[in-house]
Amino acid sequence: MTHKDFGPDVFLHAIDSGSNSSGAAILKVDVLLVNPWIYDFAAYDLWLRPYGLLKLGGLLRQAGYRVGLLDLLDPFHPELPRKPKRKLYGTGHFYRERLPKPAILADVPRGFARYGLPPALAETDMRRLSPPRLILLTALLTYWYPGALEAYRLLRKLFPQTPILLGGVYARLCPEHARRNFPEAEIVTESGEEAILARIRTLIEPSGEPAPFDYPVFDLQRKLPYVVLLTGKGCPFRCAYCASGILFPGFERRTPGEVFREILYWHERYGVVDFAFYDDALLWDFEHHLGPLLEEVCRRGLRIRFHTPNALHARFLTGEVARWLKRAGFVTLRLGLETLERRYDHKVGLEEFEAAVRYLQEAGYHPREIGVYLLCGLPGEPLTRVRRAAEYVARLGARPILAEYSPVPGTPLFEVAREVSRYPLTEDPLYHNNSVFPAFKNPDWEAIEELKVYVRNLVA
Ligand code: B12
Ligand code: SF4
Repeated sequence: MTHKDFGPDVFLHAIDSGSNSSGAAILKVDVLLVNPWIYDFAAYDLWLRPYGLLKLGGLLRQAGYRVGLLDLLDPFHPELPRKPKRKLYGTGHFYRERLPKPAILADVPRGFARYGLPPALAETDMRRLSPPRLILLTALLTYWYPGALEAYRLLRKLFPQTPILLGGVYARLCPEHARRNFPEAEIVTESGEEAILARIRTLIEPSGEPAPFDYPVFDLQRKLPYVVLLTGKGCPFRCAYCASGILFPGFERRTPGEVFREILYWHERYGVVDFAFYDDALLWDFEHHLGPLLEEVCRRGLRIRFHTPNALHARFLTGEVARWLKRAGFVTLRLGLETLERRYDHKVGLEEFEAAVRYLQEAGYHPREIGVYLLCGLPGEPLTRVRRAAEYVARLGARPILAEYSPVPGTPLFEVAREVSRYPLTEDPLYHNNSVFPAFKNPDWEAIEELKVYVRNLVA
């Protein structure tokens, strides 16, 4: 695995630095991007990056803004009390400290933690910065707002004059909650990058030189173990449990050539070999989209690996597609089956699904490499049904992976979950946490644990 180590000051890239009285660097930026802590029962770096925030950073840099990144999740910070274990293909653990559970989730028999830098270390890092002119803070999931809130309080204390914009999935799906809890921040619910940039331009003018590329600012990270790619936004399907259509109502795609040039940029300049796609509909129109991209990757003989942590549509997985995936270096594959009875979506039929698994096997994939997401914890869905679905997947020669259901505001299934939940789901986004099985009235925690172990061991 190639890891590019940029040394300790990488996040100061493209920023002027001077010296303060203690000799530490003073960093001057127009815009400081902040990736906040995560407070949760579990969090793992499964190619988990704040893509939207980093992409805005790239666009701002191209417009001449001087951009800095404060990554409070940084697993490579040299002053962490313990080094988090890193795993294959750039994935791995974050540093974490155990914390008491939020009182409203006291019934959940699982440990709770803050993931990311110890607060004192974060504060020391922030004190090394000279006040930025603007702060962009993100919150990736609705129930991750507490990490953003802690970051916001610290930023407010240290940089009381700097305007803060808050964006991301939480701000977009729970704007009223965000306005109440981040009273001095501007809550950005926009998904269009042009509109966001236009708003920023009304706040501050750029003070640097335009950068030649608009790629997400992964190069501001301390290390670059992988890069995330987004070849298009939106999804042509509308599944009842998913917010994709609310977040990005249209379906826009970049050209294969553009995406290829970005891959080449990261690979040649920074030695990146692992690339994870965040697309909701990567295989849609394979012939004109992913196909030409993979053809070019193979023609140029790039020795890189691809991962699809966000599921692929099995419906579009033909024999030819499977062979291209194998040839081009896809090593982590996830398909979305969700439920065996398929009551909540129409994105794949069972025959199509079975054919997809067969094509992948014929292309040379081992059952362990063909991960299949099954939703667990859906309203009214007994665990026995999930167990049967997992057995079905394993029998076909693929690996079932349980994805715990998170009710997402604005989706049709959220309303169903509200009816049956033991929690008042609309009162606090903390209740959307998938680990708490929010759509179960009386979760049988022992049965849930037993099912998880059973499913994990189904495929050797
Ligand atoms: C890729 C992805 C993942 C990846 C990585 C996670 C990540 N980095 O977010 C993986 C596969 C690991 C993942 C996992 C999960 N995910 Co997910 N994921 C996504 C997905 C498909 C894309 C996110 C993304 O990067 N979008 C692209 C960027 C460009 O969008 P963006 O971040 O929103 O940024 C835009 C704006 O918000 C804005 N913006 C962002 N930050 C800021 C900041 C400022 C200041 C401003 C001004 C603007 C701004 O800029 C961008 C402009 O376009 C979304 C669905 C979707 N289509 O968005 C679901 C989604 C976020 N995930 C979801 C869920 C449910 C999950 C899981 C719980 C699934 C499961 N059951 O296991 C897990 C939980 C993760 C965990 N505990 O670790 C839900 C949200 C749930 C919630 N309650 O919030 C979503 C919405 C999908 C759905 N089901 O509806 N996920
Ligand atoms: S196919 Fe996937 S991304 Fe598209 S709406 Fe359904 S769950 Fe969401």
